[in-house]
Amino acid sequence: MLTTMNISEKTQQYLTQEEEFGAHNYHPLPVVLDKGAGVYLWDVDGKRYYDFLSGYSAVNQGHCHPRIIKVLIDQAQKLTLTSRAFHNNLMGEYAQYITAYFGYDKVLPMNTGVEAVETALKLARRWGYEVKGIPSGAAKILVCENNFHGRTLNVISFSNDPSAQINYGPFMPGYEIVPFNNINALQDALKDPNVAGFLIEPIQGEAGVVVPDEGYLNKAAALCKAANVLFIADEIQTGLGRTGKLLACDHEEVRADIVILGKALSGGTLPVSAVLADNEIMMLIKPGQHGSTYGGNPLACAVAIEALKVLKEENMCENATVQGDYLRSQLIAIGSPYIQLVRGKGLFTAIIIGHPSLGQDAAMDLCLKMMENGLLAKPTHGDKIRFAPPLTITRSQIDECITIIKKSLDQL
Ligand code: IF1
Repeated sequence: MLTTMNISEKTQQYLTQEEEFGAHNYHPLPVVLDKGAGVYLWDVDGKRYYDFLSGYSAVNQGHCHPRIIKVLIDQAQKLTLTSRAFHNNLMGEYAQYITAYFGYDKVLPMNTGVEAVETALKLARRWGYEVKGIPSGAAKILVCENNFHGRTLNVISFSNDPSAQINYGPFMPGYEIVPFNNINALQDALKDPNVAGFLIEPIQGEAGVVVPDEGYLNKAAALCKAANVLFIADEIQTGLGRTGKLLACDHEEVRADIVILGKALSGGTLPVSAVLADNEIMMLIKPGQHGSTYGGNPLACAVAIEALKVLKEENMCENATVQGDYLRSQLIAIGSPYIQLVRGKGLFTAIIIGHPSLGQDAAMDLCLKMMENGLLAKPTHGDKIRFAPPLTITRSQIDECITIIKKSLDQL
């Protein structure tokens, strides 16, 4: 049973307009937002919500962070794009800043997350042929079951989610799916001498915040090293403080050969992504062999530096750890028979909703009730709800959100 919504006339006008002229590639909650600040969003009727999705972790620093917005405005009035046909005064400063920040030799700047994933895959294949000596055209890349790395044709080629693939074929060859969080399966797959890389989300986001066993990442990275295979960490959603560390790999002292960043790299202002690697890998791409119109544009460089500065200077990683543990403990303390499971790390949490008395739309129903009660979250894959507020959230704000969640559960 889906909750009947009381939608204001003003909101309905926006929904109708978007329905008429926008592609139907999403089915959003029936809420129309026009203002954001910190952990809050407001809709066109002036109603305030807690944002428990954070733009899929693109708004870790909070909506419209004043320092990031100020840099955005100042830079936008100077220079926004030169293309890489010419140099600009911020690319070098940004490249030095972000490589020192994460401890890698070089950065290749892109825009969307999936563009950075594609870049990492090209680097891995290039390395496979030119350094590992894999026969031309034979390079394989291992990926995890239930992965999500973006929506280009190449990247959905290695998805096992039918809704991501149906009627989009033919697909790109050269990928092999291994079970996530299964060391033996990975060890077997690594016996193939043509494997160039292993692409992994340190915690699987879209799959429902699936946290691997303690030690899995460390063992997987060690197996890849022993097999002369690149360990490629997609930290687009798990990175930048979301799990309580700068990178989710940091929880296990894993230094990936290639790190992929996106989303919160711009604090939710514009698409900024990046690939980090050392010279042995990064220098394999020569001038003219990869690029993008906006990659490394001065506006993105300025904003990304400030977004990274804010992350550190406002201790967002530490806050994500403290508040994430608190949030999970409070979710469990609700003691609702409808919450089957609470899991996550830092402020990357998901709950699984289910009960014999509830229909299969229970997760969406709960999200609609929470929306009515002032908190925005979205179900993923049916029965899971991701709870990922901005990393600036305070304990008292979490208390208020727990009250909203409890009230909504009681209304199910
Ligand atoms: C949608 C969720 C999905 C990502 C990881 C690469 C990308 C993403 C680990 C691509 C993007 C977004 C895409 C958005 C919904 C959201 C998402 F997991 F975050 F919830 F889909 F799985 N690697 N994730 O999470 O980055 O090209 O989008 O900048 O497509 O519906 P992008």
